[in-house]
Amino acid sequence: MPAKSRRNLLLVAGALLAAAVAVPVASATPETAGQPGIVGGQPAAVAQYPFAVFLTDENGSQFCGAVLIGENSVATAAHCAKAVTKTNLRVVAGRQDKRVKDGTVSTVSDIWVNPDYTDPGTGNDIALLTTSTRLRYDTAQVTQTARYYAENTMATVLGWGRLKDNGERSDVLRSVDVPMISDASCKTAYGNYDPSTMVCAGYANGGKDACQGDSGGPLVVGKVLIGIVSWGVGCAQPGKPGVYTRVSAFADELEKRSNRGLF
Ligand code: 4AZ
Repeated sequence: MPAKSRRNLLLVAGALLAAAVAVPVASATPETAGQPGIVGGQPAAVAQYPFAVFLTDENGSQFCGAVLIGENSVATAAHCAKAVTKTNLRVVAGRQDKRVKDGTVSTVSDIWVNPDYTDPGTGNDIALLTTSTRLRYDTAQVTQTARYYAENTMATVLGWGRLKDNGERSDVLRSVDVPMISDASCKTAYGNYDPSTMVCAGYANGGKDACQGDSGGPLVVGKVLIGIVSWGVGCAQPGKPGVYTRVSAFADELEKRSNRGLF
């Protein structure tokens, strides 16, 4: 397993361990309130991004993002779906601020993990959760075309993750806009980049990115889902863009497995 993938798993494990020993998740303090977050972004409204949801363990501790693509269907990263048991997994929808009880919490009745997945660094990092409760919020639309991956197309990444590499976690949903990066540039950044199931986004000079805890969350153009936060080296570093699961590669599979139109 590549070192960075091991690191991803360790970070998820670390977050869960922190939750287990009841270390409180960072709350908004005068130093963090109003500062740029995801990394380099700003607070976002769930009313604007109703498909942005998060995953918690049985104690309610957020450890990943996810995205609603059908009433009972939630796409996320495979490494997120595998981080806790199905029994302990919860999906939280309609909740902008982790500290309040707004929205809907659902258990998960079924988990499909892409059978080709082994670790984030080799790609295929996608899973689909079926929720026990209907989540009545507007869904994101899974992209059926590759056109959104053109270099410099602007996309928005959403999450409740860290405000900087190894920094504090956000209490509220945040968004940041990042440009799509060509396969050639991403291959230069990462030797293990695989354009068949991954895609990169970010600025050459860094500064804006997803970070730990944002994994599994959406990269969208409007309400079209084009990526799932998967991995990267650090957060927002120059020359180290964020790597996302290339959703178009799994569109047919997601459509087939999501319950849209079945109810
Ligand atoms: C993570 O460990 C992670 N900068 C997510 C996204 C990025 C790096 C790490 C991208 O969940």
